[in-house]
Amino acid sequence: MPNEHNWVRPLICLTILSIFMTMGCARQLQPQKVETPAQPAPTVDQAIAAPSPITNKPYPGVGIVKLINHKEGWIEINHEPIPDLMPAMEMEWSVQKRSLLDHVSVGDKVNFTIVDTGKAQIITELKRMNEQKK
Ligand SMILES: [Cu+2]
Repeated sequence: MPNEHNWVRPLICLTILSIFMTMGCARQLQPQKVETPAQPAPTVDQAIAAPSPITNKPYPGVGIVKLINHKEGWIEINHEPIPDLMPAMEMEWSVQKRSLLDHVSVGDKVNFTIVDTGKAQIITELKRMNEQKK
């Protein structure tokens, strides 16, 4: 076994690895559905933009209702930035009680409260913003 050829193997491994990494990047460039936070190892900047929520703390939010699923008990809201929780985006949340969905419709501007239970983020309060009153 010639010792002087031992460097060849790691070099081949490295080449194969970089090919796989390139393929991985190419896959990320393909169009993805909204709301797939599947990227591993967030950079420091992303961590600051989306701080980890404090469990059981209510976070108030404002947004426009996009979709309501009464059967499964969730709602999709295009929401404004939620301070200390997340930037503006469109996303779905489960509701604590399905009855919360009874008083809102698609297109409504709503006030809501998000609570992170430790397992999931859920909507505990949901109210249509009253546009008739001044
Ligand atoms: Cu969001």
